[in-house]
Amino acid sequence: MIVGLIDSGLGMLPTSAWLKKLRPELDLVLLMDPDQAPWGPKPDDWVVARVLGAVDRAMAAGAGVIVLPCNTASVTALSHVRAHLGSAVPVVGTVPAIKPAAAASTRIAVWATAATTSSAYQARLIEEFAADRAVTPIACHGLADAIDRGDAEGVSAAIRAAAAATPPDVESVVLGCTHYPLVATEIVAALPSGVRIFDSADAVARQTLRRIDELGDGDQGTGAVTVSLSGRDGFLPASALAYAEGRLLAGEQS
Ligand code: DGN
Repeated sequence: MIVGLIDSGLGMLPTSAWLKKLRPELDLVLLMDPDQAPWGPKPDDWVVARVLGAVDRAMAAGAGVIVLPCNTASVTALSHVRAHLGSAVPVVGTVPAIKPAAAASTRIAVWATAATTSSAYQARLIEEFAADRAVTPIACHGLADAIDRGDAEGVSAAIRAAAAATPPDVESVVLGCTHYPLVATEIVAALPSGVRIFDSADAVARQTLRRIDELGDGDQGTGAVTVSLSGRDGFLPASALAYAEGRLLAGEQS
């Protein structure tokens, strides 16, 4: 079974790491878009068209399941991808882990891109799962882009700004952008001690495996990981393949 993962950049890696850790024989095609990243500030219809283009490339590469390990793409384009592919191809999206955070805490901050924090999708999640909780959305300007660029100073500055905007009494922070678990250590260090961190990577991986098992096509796969990049040579940092192949999980050091 070939699984196609689509994100603007490195944010897909925590999810691919969980997929490979849980089922090493899966074949993954990773479609990253460094040429046009970040997607967060782009208009919705642009993101939809860009994601559908990547879906077509994943299908041409033989994907039987599509995963959007990207909150921005999911809140904007998930329904379009499902309509584009029809019901024969499972499509798994990512949404901020507000439900588990609300089950565990009452004062919550959601760190995400501006596109996700301002989305109707996130507002509905809060209404459905956390209506009686104090939820503060924080748009982390520039953080996903700084992670993609390997810009350590940009990462620190964006994290400092987000931490300063976060109410000091929060019990948990939801990482509502798939890039952010890659800098979880720095995020934890910037927050008051004891704040719990929630992200969606393992839940998305487990949901993907459930959908693959429902297909029951018996194709075990060979375990290959293929990366397909738009532009920007030298984009992938050394640790990227370790994540992609499940040898490293977000928060661990290479
Ligand atoms: N990883 C994406 C997300 O989860 O929203 C961020 C994409 C971007 O380009 N900003």
